Amino acid sequence: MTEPRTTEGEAGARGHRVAIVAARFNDFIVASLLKGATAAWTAHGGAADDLAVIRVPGAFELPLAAKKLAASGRYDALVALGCVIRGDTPHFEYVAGECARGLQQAGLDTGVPIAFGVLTVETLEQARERATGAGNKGAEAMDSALEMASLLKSL
Ligand code: INI
Repeated sequence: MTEPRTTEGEAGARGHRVAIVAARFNDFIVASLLKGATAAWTAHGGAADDLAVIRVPGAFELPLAAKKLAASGRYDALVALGCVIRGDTPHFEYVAGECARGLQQAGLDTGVPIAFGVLTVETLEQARERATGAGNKGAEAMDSALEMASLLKSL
């Protein structure tokens, strides 16, 4: 049997405009995610003028800001960054769950890809592992956003 035709996006940043929306809560972790995402943007050939960074108070605020940015028509993709660490109360479930649900909904409603670079972890140690070095989830989120922006243009 002949191979089916496969369509994939690619992660080049040239010609794309992207917004990163990042929570300030747990900024000692989110700052590393932000560094990873901006480094990935530059590594993929993105221009500084085509990348915007928007800060919001916490992960719970990410979906509303992301939806407004996505609906503006100014961006090909968004990257949402945050860090939710489980505490002793059910607060974690509400913040993390609504953040994920709202970001997915914002992407579906607007047709603009929104990468999920929000850590949802049990401990600070788990957050550090995912925000530093080769496994930086901010960089991975930027890669996904660029790939999806490229893919959506070709579908
Ligand atoms: N926001 C986070 O981004 N991470 C958290 O771990 C967190 N905790 O644990 O409470 C958190 N709370 C703030 C929340 O996102 C809102 O900013 C706040 O509830 C005001 O709407």
